[in-house]
Amino acid sequence: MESATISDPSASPYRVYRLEGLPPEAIYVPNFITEYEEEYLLKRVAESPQPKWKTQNTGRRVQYLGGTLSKNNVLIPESLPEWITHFPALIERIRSVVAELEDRHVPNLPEKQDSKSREEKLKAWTPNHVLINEYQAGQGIAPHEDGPAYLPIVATVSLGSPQTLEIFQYLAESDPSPPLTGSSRSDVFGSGCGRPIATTPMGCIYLEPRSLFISRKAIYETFLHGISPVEEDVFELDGGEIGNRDEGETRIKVKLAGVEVSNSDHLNPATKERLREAIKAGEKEVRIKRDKRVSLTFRRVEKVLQGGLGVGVLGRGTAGARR
Ligand SMILES: O=C(O)CCC(=O)C(=O)O
Repeated sequence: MESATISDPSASPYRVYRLEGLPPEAIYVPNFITEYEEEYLLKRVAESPQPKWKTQNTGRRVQYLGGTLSKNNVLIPESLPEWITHFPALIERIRSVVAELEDRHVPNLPEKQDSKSREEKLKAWTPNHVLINEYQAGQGIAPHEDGPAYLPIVATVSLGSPQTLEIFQYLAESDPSPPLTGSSRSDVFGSGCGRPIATTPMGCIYLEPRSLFISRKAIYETFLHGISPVEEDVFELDGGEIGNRDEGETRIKVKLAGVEVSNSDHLNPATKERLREAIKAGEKEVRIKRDKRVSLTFRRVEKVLQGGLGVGVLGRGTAGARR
């Protein structure tokens, strides 16, 4: 599929793009927030009280805003902090991008809401839960699905260092055995746990700081996503192309770990320039070291606990720390 601009610059301050080689439900918005906002958000995350963080066994730290999930996927709600709801107005901005996708008939809001007006649908999707992931260089997250607790639309704002998100496919029972297509990975979790997945991602997105990545329906339900725990991203320039100018931007095609970068045309100008210069100089690769990255993942938990704690509803213990 063509990587295409789907935003109308006169209607929206953002450039909203579909991603090359991925289903249309994968959307990338570079520079969704400003550098000032990024710095502010990183500061607010860094100031969070220590007990709020949970450390996963890979060392990655996570924090849940908006409440924790019970074992039965019911949200025990807490209010979201004002730096999520008010400044920058992240939720409102994400809703405006989602509304724009809806206007442009990009498969988007949950289907079961289809009989309602756009405003009602948007309201029904308004995020009520934010997951903060903090990755040090060399940390990642194994391929997974996000699970049944959430409506199938997810919006992630990236802060700090870039990282590559990889999209994986499950293998069908009838697929040929490895090495033709792949083998099961022992580090897969989520609802498809135990099903074999392809070892080579079907696509990858170089998530740059200040970007927004939206995944919906097919991307969310049929595929898995993960981040390799590596210290650097190695852009492979062999066969890399610098194409024609497209809407004033230089088109560029490069690979990461053998996989076409789905958002290579929409990288930040400095990254594109670095790649372009390296291609022009006949270099084979460009290595970009990773540093600390913080991601804010906005989702909507469908079932929210109203009123007092009901043991029958919640089951025993909270399952907020799913991964
Ligand atoms: O950090 C990211 O961009 C992805 C996070 C993620 O996949 C998750 O927490 O489920």
